[in-house]
Amino acid sequence: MKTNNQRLLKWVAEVAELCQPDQIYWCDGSAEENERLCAQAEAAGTFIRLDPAKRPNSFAVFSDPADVARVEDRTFVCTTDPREAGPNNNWRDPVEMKDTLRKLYAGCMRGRTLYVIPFSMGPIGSPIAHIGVELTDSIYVVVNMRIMTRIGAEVLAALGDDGDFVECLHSVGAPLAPGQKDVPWPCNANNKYISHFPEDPSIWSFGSGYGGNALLGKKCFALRIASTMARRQGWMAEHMLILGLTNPAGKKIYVAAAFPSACGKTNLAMLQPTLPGWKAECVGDDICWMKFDANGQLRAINPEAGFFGVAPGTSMKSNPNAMRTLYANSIFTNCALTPDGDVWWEDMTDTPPPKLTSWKREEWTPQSGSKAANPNARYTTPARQCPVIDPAWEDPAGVPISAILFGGRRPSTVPLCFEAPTWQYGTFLGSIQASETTAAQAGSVGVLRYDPMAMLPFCGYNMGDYFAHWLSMPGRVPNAKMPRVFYVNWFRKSDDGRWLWPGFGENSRVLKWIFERVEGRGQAMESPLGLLPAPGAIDTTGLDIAADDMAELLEVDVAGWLKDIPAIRAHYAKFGDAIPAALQQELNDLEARLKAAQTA
Ligand code: GTP
Ligand code: SPV
Ligand code: MN
Repeated sequence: MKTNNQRLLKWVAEVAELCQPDQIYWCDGSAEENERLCAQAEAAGTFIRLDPAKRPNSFAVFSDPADVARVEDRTFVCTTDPREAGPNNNWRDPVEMKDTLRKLYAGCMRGRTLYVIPFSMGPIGSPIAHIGVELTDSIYVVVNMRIMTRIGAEVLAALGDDGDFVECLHSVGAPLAPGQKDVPWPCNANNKYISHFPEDPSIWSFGSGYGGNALLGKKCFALRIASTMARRQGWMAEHMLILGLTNPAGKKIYVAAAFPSACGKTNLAMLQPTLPGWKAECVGDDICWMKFDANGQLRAINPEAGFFGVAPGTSMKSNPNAMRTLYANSIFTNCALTPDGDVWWEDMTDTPPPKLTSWKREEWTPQSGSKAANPNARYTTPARQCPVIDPAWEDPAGVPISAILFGGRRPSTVPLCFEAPTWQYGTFLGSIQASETTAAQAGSVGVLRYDPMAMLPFCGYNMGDYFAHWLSMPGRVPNAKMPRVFYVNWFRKSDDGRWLWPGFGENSRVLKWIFERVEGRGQAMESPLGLLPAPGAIDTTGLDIAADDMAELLEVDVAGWLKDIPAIRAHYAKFGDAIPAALQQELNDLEARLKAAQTA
């Protein structure tokens, strides 16, 4: 591989010296290379080739059951001053952490190949894009990075002799003794470290081969490290989908939405509107980088090139565009395997196949009483295969953002949707965003936690400072055009536990109202929470929904919100004086409005 980038060459040599791989391989990103690596992983028993007649060029992979999701308790932000990392991160001293890690990395690639993956987050050459280089001993990582980012020779060319890049070091932490047979999913389950050094900036990941722990362009770079760069440089790195919305008259806007992990970003990003004449197109499903252009317009790119989507629940009914995207050239991790060489997961079809191989490589039948696919099973698939990919999805200039949505899983209290009258109140709403936990992170599922801007596990610095950064955005350029801010909740439940709102394609009805608000037409009414859709303003034509359910979805639960206020105060208190005074004031004002509504 041809590069004269001295910093890169020196770093690769240092890592090789430390990790002692058998060989070093520079990835060029070609199709031929990909085929070769996939065949090698197949021979090693890591990849299982799916029937090419059903899903060409696609593979199933089963991870070690001890390595199935992001590990937030093993994720660290290492800064000289602990205050920088904030209470939202596990802090470690950078010198001590590097010391600990160097001991673990010593000789950790013995018997393996060190792959060098130059990658671009964002269209190569875009002013919003950034370059990283991942060094890894996992073929799985190489093949997934090739789908999720732009990798190889073109990136090295863009990097040039003295271009800047983020160092991303990864090892599964499982060296092989001479002659030792490898396992299908090597990892070091008891020694996982997902470490970030924003001051370098660099990422040192050890022990896990799964998702955001190992595909370092994603959460580690594009969110944790990028958020610290964005703060310094005056832009935004967010856990948001980006979608284009065209009304029946042909007018188009773009919206971004921050929902926590496994709370509906991919589904909304690829939504198939049920409202006649409306069109939705996908720019990205997970990460959004936004910068002001010369006219004060916030423009967004999707730094990724693929989707690492939650498989269970994905079906022709819930997300037909995702199903059509992964028809080929895809990796399926921890999905179940059908006897005829395809994949299956819970709710892909109404009735499960009679016989499967589960993600634990065990025989499975519908009577087994366990899940065939892991709840955090994922597909990795190229964005360009998405039938509703937006024509501008690779525009280096990005797309203009007119609205930002916050949301999460809230079975009670939070209405279907409402709008913040100001950017400051919108920032406040993001700062008190809460959602039930999901299988996307190791730990318990269904626990309500505050997850501001869906960034709790991904903000690489003190979240109080992150809120201040949000508040500072309108003042950063003359004539800043800030997006409108909305809060949505697809996950309201009735007292008897059913979904009050049908969700998925029907969410287009809420998007229509948001579109109309952006245009200055949609009808809203003031409430203690902000601007609620006026009665009838959400188009329910053709939707079979009880009037009572609709009323419940759009009512302000004053008592419920008042009950939450002490919890919100406790959430803020964790950040101490890092919480901007303007947000404390918004909280006091909200409480006062709720109390007034209660006595009215
Ligand atoms: P990450 O990739 O982890 O960041 O997740 P995500 O935010 O992209 O979530 P995704 O769209 O994959 O949705 C996760 C789960 O939420 C799936 O099981 C979906 O079926 C479910 N879901 C998504 N949208 C809706 C909705 O509108 N209503 C309901 N009830 N469930 C939904
Ligand atoms: C998430 O957990 O938000 C994901 C999956 O998008 S992972 O890449 O593993 O972080
Ligand atoms: Mn995500």
